[in-house]
Amino acid sequence: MKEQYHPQEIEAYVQKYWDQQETFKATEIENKEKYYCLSMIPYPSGALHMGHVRNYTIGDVLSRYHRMLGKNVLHPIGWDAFGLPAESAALENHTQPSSWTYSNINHMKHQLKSLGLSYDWSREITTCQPDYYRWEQWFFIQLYKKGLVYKKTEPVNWCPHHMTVLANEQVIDGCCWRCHSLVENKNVPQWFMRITNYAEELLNSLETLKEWPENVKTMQKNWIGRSEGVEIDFKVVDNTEIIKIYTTRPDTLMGVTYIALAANHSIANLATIHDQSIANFVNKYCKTKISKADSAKIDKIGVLTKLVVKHPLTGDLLPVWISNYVIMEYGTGAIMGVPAHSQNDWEFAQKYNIPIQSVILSTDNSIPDLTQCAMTEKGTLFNSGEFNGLSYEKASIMIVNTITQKSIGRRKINYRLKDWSVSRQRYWGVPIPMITLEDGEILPVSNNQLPILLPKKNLSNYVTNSIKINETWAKTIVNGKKAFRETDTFDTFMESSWYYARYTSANYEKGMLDPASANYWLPVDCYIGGIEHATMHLLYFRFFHKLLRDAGLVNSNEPVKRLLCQGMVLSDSFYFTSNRGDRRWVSSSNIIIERDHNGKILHAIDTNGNKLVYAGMTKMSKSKKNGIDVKTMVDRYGADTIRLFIMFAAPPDMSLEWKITGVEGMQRFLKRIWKLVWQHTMLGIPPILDHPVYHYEQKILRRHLHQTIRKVSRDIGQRQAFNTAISAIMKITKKMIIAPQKTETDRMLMHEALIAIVRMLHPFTPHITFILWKALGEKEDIDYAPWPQEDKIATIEENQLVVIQINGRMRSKMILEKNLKQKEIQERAKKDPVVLKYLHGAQIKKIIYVPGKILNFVLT
Ligand code: ANZ
Repeated sequence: MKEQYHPQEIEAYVQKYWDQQETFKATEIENKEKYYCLSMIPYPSGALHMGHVRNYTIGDVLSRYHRMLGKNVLHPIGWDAFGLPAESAALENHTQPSSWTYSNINHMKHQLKSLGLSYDWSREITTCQPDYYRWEQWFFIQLYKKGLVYKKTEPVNWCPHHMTVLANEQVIDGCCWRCHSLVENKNVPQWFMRITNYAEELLNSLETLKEWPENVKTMQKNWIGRSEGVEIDFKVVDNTEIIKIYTTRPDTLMGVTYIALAANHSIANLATIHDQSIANFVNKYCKTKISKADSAKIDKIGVLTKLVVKHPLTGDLLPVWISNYVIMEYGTGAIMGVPAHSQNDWEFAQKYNIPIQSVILSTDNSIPDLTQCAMTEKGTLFNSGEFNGLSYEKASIMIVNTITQKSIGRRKINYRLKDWSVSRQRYWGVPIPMITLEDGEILPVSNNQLPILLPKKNLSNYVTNSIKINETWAKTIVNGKKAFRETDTFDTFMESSWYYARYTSANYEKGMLDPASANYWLPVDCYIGGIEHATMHLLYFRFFHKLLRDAGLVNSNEPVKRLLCQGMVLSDSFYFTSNRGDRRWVSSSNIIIERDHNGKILHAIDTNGNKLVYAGMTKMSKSKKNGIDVKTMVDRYGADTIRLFIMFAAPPDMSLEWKITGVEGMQRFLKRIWKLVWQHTMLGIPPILDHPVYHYEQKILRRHLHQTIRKVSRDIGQRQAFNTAISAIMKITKKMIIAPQKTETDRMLMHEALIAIVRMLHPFTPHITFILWKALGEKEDIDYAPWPQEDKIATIEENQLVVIQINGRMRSKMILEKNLKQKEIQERAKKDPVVLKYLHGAQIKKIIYVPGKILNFVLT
């Protein structure tokens, strides 16, 4: 150990040591409690950002803490390496997506190592490598054989910019989640996974996820969107067609005044024949795609068809409309219009003067006022013939019974969740292992042909999918017949749906998973990632786990016990307004800031002299140019300081404000602790006394130390309040810095404290503690040293502070042993020099004692 703390020097040394020793390599050890800690797999975009650093530091702190608790810890890392950005970058830089991806991985791997993260690198997964994705292809074929995947030509969400299909989950407010282009409808042959077969289970087993944040579970619940309703048949007059509608309010059946179809409903198509205005309407609206939720927000437009249907109970004739607020993807793509009680229908009916027939009384049993809006509350029926006077519940049962008996309706459960479209018309992805024969027959690739690799050369145009135009690659012969390979690749959400399981058997060559290893490690004990993955990724991977279970590969029901969604990382953002009136955001490295003594910003200019406006702390982003460069920070302060700051600045699930003054504060703290250990060890390691006798101050200090051990253990282990844990470690360190070092007992106490402090700090700042631990004379590495245990006896408060009052005014304070009787306390108090002075020559009239707190002498 040197006198000065040089983070760069010691960090490189320790990192090399860990690498050489393979310190964090995990193996299955029966009968040893396991802990599987996982941070979400990064996309190799080029460089780490602070959000990554936060995510991985949290994972590392937990992994190191559990290792010190004696658990067998698995802490893996890998790369979600397929995907669109690699294609765009390759086009831009005239290179191959693979070269771009691998060079990014190299760089980012180096960055991860510089942070001292305790990964088992022997299990590293790179999803674009055939030894990984071959098992994804294999599994897809198994699912095909079970009927869990199918091919269908369907109007799909089409991103005109990326020229690919998007899953429903990837369409946000009608736009591509990535480039925000307006999504179109296009008929494209697609491979689908039957996630809807698992909708019920995905919903119900949310209840078993006791350690998942409530908001994530609610988002999943809404995403699955279970709706219990009925399907009712409306017969088209003068025609054999039947329009099936879906409703959740069968009690309003007697209030139906029209039927409406989605523009792409097959019967709407029928209505276009011989009617150009209908055809125009259908053509226009069958292309725009909106979600069910958005159908409430849009301006409702429709066109009346010549079709007429019969009401299934009254026989009344009802008109059939086609409208933009009815969507094909929900229910049956047709609705019964009840304008009196559905707000969507009310708006539509108002616009087109469709009759409004109320059938449900208001909550106060009055006839509803429908002049301003629909009455959507549930209530008693009227205007409903034989169902008059019935409550919502009774009427629903009776009406459903009536229509089911007549076979003109049936109960139906609907999900918002749709089957997952996994085909992407892209190059840089996993080739879908399917083949189409010349006669149209579809076959899976045979096992001995796996993996199906991507073609390597002549990738001239990634945008139009170069496998598609690569004829030699696509053409093949199966059983002597000409055949074509599937030229689509998988949605990259496929790879990130099962990587967590592959880590348990990362180098296993005989199958997708080694069930023994998978069942030893799974489920993941703690999964750390951003809340933005609440629906897509976190739903797909729960689905995949159930598929793996049903294939006999794992025996648990859910992939993750505890989910921790980390908060955002914010930093100061500044802009100036350009001559054109737009905001120009300025990068922090080009800003000169003047602050007052409290750190408040007084004035900011950029290096060109533009006066800047401070826009507050906002999420670090490229657009606001307020990202803080990870490498610069690690180079300047060292990884330990950055890690400590990140864990100290906010609880893990809250936003974190990046403040350089805070970073510097952490650095000062680490320097202090380094100096403390240096001074202590310069005097030699003190001998351990057999029966140390501590005097009063020593006892208090020791009590504080052991109370800190208790608090830090609870804060990390149970509350995951890392910030308060660090602040407790800082407090005891400050006390130790000023603790006297005169006697052997003083030195022994210092040693005990330093050994505990260094261990408690280790999960946060693993490099400095690695060195300090050895300097304190320990032989084994700290990485597997046991977590400090609280000495319960030391934490017992043996003393009490009693305030001595004379006539109700405080005159003195005494620290006395606990459990002293009042009489003894009085006698001691009377000997206190200050009290003695007051008692001199006075008479004690009364003594009032508040046990353990106040002793009041009332004098005459
Ligand atoms: C008649 C009715 C009367 C309705 C009433 C509501 C209130 P949830 O709960 O989300 O499942 N609907 C059905 N299919 C639709 C589609 N393809 N496009 C747009 N809207 C559709 O919603 C079910 C309700 O949404 C259904 O119940 C239907 O309107 C509408 F007083 O039917 B209701």
